[in-house]
Amino acid sequence: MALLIKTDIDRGTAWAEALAANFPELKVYTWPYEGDPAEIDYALVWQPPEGELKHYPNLKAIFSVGAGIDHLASDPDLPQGVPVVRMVEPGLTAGMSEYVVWAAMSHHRFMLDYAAQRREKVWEELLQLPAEARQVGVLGLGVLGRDALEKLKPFGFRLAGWSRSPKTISGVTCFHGIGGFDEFLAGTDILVCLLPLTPETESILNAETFAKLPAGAAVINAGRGGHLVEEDLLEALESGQIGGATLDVFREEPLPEEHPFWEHPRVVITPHIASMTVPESAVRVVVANIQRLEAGEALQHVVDMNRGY
Ligand code: NDP
Ligand code: OXD
Repeated sequence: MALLIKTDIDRGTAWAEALAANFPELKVYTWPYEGDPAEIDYALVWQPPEGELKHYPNLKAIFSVGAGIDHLASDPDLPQGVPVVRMVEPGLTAGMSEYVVWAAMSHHRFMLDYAAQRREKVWEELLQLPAEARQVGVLGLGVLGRDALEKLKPFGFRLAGWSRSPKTISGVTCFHGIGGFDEFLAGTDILVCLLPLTPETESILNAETFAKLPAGAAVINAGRGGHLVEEDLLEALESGQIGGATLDVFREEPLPEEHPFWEHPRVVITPHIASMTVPESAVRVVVANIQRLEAGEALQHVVDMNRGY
């Protein structure tokens, strides 16, 4: 049984070592692979070149190194009929929740304003609202959205979430579908995007959406760059409709040097690091899934490619 890994070089080595430690019977090759393509049973990949995966005729499953599978869905030559498995692993989930708590808290505690005051050497107290005066609203109530909301609970924020299908989550006001979108937005002071990028969610963070939030709301985008209409955010920041943004993902990554976000005093930028899959914990999940398939059981976390997530 053989698995081909394509991540970046450093992390590829970490993955190969973790796989060897957890599944010695599995032959592990790192990309680029020069051997017989027919030997490869499994691919564990992040952003493979378009058309690459069609060269392996015996693939039983394609594992995404990340939670998002848009890097695979965009390949017009992705082999049909081979299950695509998204990454669900505790390290990735925990990292995202840390990011969301940090970013929500920094908007709640006026960190952009204090950063501006610091640049001007201004010592001025701003009237702090209690957490229960603000609603944090999370777009996407999947693995990451739900965990982030759970981790926000102890702080006392009002919590809301929005998903495609109805949900019941204790302590979270849940909205769903187009019908629930406006009401969800109307109460949300800190908007967090943890959606997958699909044709339905593309550009969801746009002028119309921003206009439905309370004036001065904050936006945190840790989903995908394609969720955000960047010009609309710049205009909403200019008008004050949006008070600040924390952005981890961008239409073009790395963010081009000339991009106005770099210099914007109301925008915090991180380089797509909101969370990262942790090879040591992720390998256990991948190995368990391969063993399940080899034992004739169903794979877990298979993506519905028609739905796009
Ligand atoms: P899941 O598949 O577990 O959850 C997706 C959620 O989005 C579900 O609640 C789903 O609704 C909801 N959703 C999807 N489409 C729609 C729609 N059209 N309208 C309303 N809700 C919708 O994904 P994860 O939580 O694991 O990951 C989410 C995304 O986070 C990834 O796809 C990736 O893009 C991003 N990510 C970013 C990282 C970073 O470092 N910046 C790291 C990891 C992930 P329902 O529950 O009804 O199906
Ligand atoms: C992911 C990511 O999807 O890191 O896991 O963006």
